[in-house]
Amino acid sequence: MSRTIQLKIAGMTCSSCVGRVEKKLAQVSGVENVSVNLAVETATVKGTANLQDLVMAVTDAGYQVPTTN
Ligand code: 9UX
Repeated sequence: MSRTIQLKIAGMTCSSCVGRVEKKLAQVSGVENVSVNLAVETATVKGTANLQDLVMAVTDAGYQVPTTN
């Protein structure tokens, strides 16, 4: 089912980082909408994508997911 996942993301320091993470997450299968907030270091992802794939996308882009929630 489609649901909203919040991911904590570490390693983003500028607004271009936000764009990179959003682009990468948007490419994950099942993702319908992505919004990354730099100030609170959080990605909000809506869709049916599985958590593993989302975490992998973030780490592939060069950032970290400190906790999987
Ligand atoms: Mo900004 Mo982020 O110059 O990887 S794009 S620090």
